[in-house]
Amino acid sequence: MKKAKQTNSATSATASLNGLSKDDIKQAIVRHLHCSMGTDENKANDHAWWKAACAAVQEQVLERLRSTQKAHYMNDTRAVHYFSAEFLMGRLMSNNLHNLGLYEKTHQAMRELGVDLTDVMEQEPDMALGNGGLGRLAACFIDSLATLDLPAIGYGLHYEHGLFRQEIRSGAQIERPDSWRDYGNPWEICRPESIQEIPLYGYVETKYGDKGQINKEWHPGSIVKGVPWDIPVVGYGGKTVNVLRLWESQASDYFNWDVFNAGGYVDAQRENVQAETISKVLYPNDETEAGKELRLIQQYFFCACSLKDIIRRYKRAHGDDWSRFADQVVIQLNDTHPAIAIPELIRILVDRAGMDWGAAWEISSKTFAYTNHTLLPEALEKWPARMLEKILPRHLEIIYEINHRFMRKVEEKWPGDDAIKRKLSIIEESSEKMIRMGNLSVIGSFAVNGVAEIHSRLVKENLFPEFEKLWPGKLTNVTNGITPRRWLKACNPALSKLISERIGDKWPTELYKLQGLANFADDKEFQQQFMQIKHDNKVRLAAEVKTLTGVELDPNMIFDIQIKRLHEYKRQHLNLLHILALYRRLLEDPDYDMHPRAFLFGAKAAPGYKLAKDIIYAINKVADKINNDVRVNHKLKVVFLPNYRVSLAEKMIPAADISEQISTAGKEASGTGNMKLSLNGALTVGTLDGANIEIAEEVGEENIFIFGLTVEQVQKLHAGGYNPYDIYDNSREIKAILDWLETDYFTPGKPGELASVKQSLLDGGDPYLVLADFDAYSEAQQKADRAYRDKAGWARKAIINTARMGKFTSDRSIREYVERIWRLTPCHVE
Ligand code: GP0
Repeated sequence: MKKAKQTNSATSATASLNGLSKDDIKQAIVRHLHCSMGTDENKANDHAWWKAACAAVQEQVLERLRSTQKAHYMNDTRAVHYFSAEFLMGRLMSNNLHNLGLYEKTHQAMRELGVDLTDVMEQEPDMALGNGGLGRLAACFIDSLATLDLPAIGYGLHYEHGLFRQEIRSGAQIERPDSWRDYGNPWEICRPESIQEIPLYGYVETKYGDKGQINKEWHPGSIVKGVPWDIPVVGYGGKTVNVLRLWESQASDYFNWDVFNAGGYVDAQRENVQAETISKVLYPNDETEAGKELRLIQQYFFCACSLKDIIRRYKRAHGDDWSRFADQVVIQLNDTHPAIAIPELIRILVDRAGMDWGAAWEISSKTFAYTNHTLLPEALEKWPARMLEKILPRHLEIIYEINHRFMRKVEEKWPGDDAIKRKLSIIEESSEKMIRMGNLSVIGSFAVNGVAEIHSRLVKENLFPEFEKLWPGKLTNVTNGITPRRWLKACNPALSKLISERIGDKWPTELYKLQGLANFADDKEFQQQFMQIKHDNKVRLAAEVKTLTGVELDPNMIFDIQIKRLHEYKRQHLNLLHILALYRRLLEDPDYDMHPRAFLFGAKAAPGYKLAKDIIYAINKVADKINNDVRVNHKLKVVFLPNYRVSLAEKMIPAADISEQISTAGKEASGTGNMKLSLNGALTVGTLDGANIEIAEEVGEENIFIFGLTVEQVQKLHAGGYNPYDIYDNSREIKAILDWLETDYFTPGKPGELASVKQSLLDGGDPYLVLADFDAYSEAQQKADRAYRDKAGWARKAIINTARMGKFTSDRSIREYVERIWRLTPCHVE
């Protein structure tokens, strides 16, 4: 099928990159300033410089994109298709420059032009098309895929508005729309040649063929257009440039034509509004299923567009021969959000390609693999059967058929056991019939993985135990990882330079090399350099904190950082109670012995999550009081940084001394911020949860502060009937702190404003065992405090943390996916 073509232009492109000089870059930037931006060196502001610089970089990127696509096409490579409703990319400029190896040269080029690259890069809005860990993991994974020269494409939604911008007004979170594309996005390319039409609603017609066979035809009630936007994903070293393809919904001209002609101009416009609503906005709920119709349509829309795109590409090489489809295509489902792709592929194979069910199932069940990211019951997606019937009537039929055949298998294995059937069925027969997307994903995939050892064990033992018996080996683990390019090289340039001076510059792609730093853990000079860099990063962050909040921080304080979405299970309120304990101890005893500490928070709450917003409010009110209380504010400061996002994380993480990873054991699937902080030399105060356990294994127990209940103890405590009042009634300190929250001490004149936090921990039953873990947490914090005062001891621990993070590169995660699930071979690009 392949046409052999020459690839001359690709080779010359590589040559031009490697040979690109500082002056070439300068020229390219100025050229774009003139020709793309229509301005000049004297008039240009930082924004224009940013755009011009992006355009100059993009030129390089696009050449590599072309050679990559050609190489993949010529070699007819098997590729992974990473389906994700979220890609939390952050900014791309610094990352692309680092990965192309052009950062230093561009920095100099800009300096000679009289502009500062760092300021210019601040112009770039974050691409915040995700909520948190799951979306950022997808971004790290596509970085690693490109770096490892693996054929891969990310598929997702081109949200017009990403995660909301958070403002804090009088302590409370306010959500403002995020408009990341208002002034254009220089990285994306629209591909009108690959537009897809997607059907929705309507009804299914049953037709009987002449040989008695039944054929189904879906007559959609509406059609929307999917417009692809491609974001190039530059691998480190700049050879492979893959694509992240994001779909934007538009009204289909085709479908509205009749309405329009019939004089229904206004109605036609209304159709437009509905179609364009689909990719309007990212749902801001992290780890809670919303059950909203539009959300299901979003999921189907991007899956259907992506499958059509994949099939178009496959057919270009293989025509109508489907036999090699599962050899060429593997689709990774990032959680259940894209699970509707399973019945969609079967629909295409059965209804459109005319395959029988067995053949279609054979292909589809070898194509999909599924990653589970949580055990929280409120996050396990279920859709009302009635909603599916309305939006995707044919898919509901197919799901019933999948389930029917699966139930026969269950009956074979456990004859007559209706309880097991009820449990494993895709259909939940509650008062309202529901479709369980987790069950559908497990049944329709050839591999299922959790994201950290303990999480995968719990998936096997608690979430899907019978599935493990039905298909031994199908459930596996791939521990998450992070890209060290963004999360060390780009965000912490001084530390990166120091590391490269000591162990060479191979570590960004061979992170285990960091082990070499352990040799210098006791080296006085190295300790001093390492801690000086930490100090400088703290000075920089303190300046940022001052600008953003007005609060002044002394960089000699311990910078104790908790950054993640706000959730009860992540227990920001445990951190807050401990802060209140310190405050109280300092008030009772002004000589209370503690090293000065600044507690920094960054967190967004889902707009509808009342208690999460109350906790943000409480943190801010407590912060206000403490920061302005001269009795204690030389020893204690509290800062809530507004609008936590990737670009803010990049400034906070290099400045952290302590990393707070304090979820209730069994609740945090993995965590990835824990890895980023430790990589940058912060010490973890954490529970035995998610990847903390593996971090502890790597760094050793003397270099981490582990505390609190284990998963088993948590289970036992719940089983035995946990009563938080037993703790409240018996602890003078806990009682005093919780009662404090009910007074107007932190909210003068308005008692009770913080009472919901107390309420959730007492009458609310304290479902995440905050009170049960409080004393252990407080002790761990005291240990950390004492450890910090031993300067050399702390430096050693911090260095060991960085040195032992090799395991947590997303390159390792991707290699495991490749070996165990995707079976890809690298494709080297000229
Ligand atoms: C899990 F189920 N995660 C979900 C979800 O809807 N959103 C989300 O961000 C997270 C987990 O909570 C995690 O433990 C994990 O590291 C991450 O997915 C990637 O696997 C912390 O963010």
